[in-house]
Amino acid sequence: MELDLDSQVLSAYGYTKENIQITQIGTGLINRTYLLSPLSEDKKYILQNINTSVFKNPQAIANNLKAIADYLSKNYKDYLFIKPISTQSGEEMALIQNEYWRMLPFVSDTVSLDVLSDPKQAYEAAKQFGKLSRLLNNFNTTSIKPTIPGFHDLGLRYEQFMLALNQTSKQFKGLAKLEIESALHHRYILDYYNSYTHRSDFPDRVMHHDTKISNVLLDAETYIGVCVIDLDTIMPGKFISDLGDMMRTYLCAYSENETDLSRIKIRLPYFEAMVKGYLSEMKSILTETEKELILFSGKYIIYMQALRFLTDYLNGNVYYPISYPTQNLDRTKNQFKLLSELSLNQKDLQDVIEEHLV
Ligand code: GN1
Ligand code: MG
Repeated sequence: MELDLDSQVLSAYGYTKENIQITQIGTGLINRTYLLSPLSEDKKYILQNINTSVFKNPQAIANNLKAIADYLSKNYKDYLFIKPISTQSGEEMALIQNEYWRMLPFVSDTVSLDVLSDPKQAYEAAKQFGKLSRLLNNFNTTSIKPTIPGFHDLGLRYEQFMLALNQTSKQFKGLAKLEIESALHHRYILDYYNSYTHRSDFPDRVMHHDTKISNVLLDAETYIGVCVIDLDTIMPGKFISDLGDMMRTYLCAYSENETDLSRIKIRLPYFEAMVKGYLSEMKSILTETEKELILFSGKYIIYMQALRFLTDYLNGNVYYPISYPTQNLDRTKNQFKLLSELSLNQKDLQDVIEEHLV
């Protein structure tokens, strides 16, 4: 699909509409992404419009990526970290008519999957996300900033849910009655988390914070992990964020948009592969507290995502794009079903974790 992309954006990077082919790609809910193929080069580029209602401080993203890229290139020269390409005037982003754009190199001979069809993919992806955090184990996390303040703060997400509940209409409350009850009932997940936060061996680490499968590039032939992408939410966080979001998105064969809840089931081989891949990188640096919280990470993130979808539904769908009016409510149901499946299987899942921790 050819698109009407402002020519000023292209010219910031030295291109014109005549010498480049533009295609919109990607399935993310937040940023708009384009593939640029300059006619005179072999290389391709990714151009992204940053959603500033979500990322209110795009400069923080640019600063974080620069600090991390500098550290990695100094300490791990061979590691492939996809940092933005500067504009012709040397800026990390192009600011055109109040919109922020950035350009990234396109990594050729790789694939990005939307769904997992083999546990090996879970292993490779988890290994890539684990590797990023491991390489940054000694990086000073206070030198980077949250790009979305409180992004994975379950306490804040719970407060936002309560606020939405108090402000929403009677009608929405009625339609979401069961999901609201579930949200209130599962508050113990937040209390449990809070009982851990004072521990000294529960450090902030550099987390990717969006570990879905499409954010890992795999070698197009071997399907071996190459690198991680979509780096806007790289910021300090707890290790549960990345592993938890992998559980949320890798374990079920169907996505958060699936409405047939009988399909929402946990795939044990994917869980095992994911744990194995993550621990192959992280086992040596995880603390005792972190090891205790491996399974909990899934509960934490799935519950948080259920709260986020429900909050958005009660607020009138202002955050997540929807294709029909009750989609965020359906997504909430889906996530609560996933949460209950995780709990139902927890003994088996914990056994797998123990096996891979020794
Ligand atoms: C958003 O845009 P995308 O799909 O990469 C969201 C994630 C959610 C996800 C749910 C910045 O990510 O936190 O888990 O939707 N990102 C932001 O599909 O809110
Ligand atoms: Mg994302």
